[in-house]
Amino acid sequence: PRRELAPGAVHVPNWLNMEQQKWLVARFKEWASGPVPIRSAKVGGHEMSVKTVCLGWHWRPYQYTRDAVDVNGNRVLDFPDWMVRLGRKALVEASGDPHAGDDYTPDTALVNYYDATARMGMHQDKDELSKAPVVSLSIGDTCQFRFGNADNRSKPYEDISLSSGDLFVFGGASRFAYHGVPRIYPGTAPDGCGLATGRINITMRVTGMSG
Ligand code: MD5
Ligand code: FE
Repeated sequence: PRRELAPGAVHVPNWLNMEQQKWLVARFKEWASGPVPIRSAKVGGHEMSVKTVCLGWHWRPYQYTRDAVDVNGNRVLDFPDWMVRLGRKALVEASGDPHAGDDYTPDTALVNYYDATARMGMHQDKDELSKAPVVSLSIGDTCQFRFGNADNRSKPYEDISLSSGDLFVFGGASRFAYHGVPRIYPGTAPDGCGLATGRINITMRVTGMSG
């Protein structure tokens, strides 16, 4: 069952089964301790409460690079082919159109980790040069997700819960909507998802970068 909150913004609860969630958590643990360890990015001198590890391209506020110059200078891990296929499947699922994923080739994933107190303020995702959809997968604790409008960070917005296994696709007019994560609900992760505490969010994107 999918729900379109606004044109292009589609929520598919419980899309990933428990086995997939557990497998992705195991991959997350490898990425987090890989060549570029997971870290809090700095925005205007302040560390974000969310920690991020990247695949394909390294993100820091306002910029994508191959090398993590703000961490340790190492090159980020490649974007895996299986994740391209998963991203395509996600677009098919969210739209109901079996061809919706045909031209979609995400080249970066920002993998965010939220502990019980982490938050993400209202913002737009504008560091990508492409307006291709963002595919978001949630695992672990449920969060309050705030989906806003494209004009400003305040009302109108809608608050929804994103739980372990949920898929959200942000495309079309919703691609540049303001959004944030006001809170995490600690201790709400299902037994068996493989994450003892906190929330993981995998977001696939098309950077529009070359090289
Ligand atoms: C998260 N991450 O739950 C979210 C999932 C980020 C971020 O916001 O920037 O890392 S991605 C949510 C998103 C992406 C693009 C558009 C919209 C939401 N939207 O229009 O609401 O950690
Ligand atoms: Fe965002």
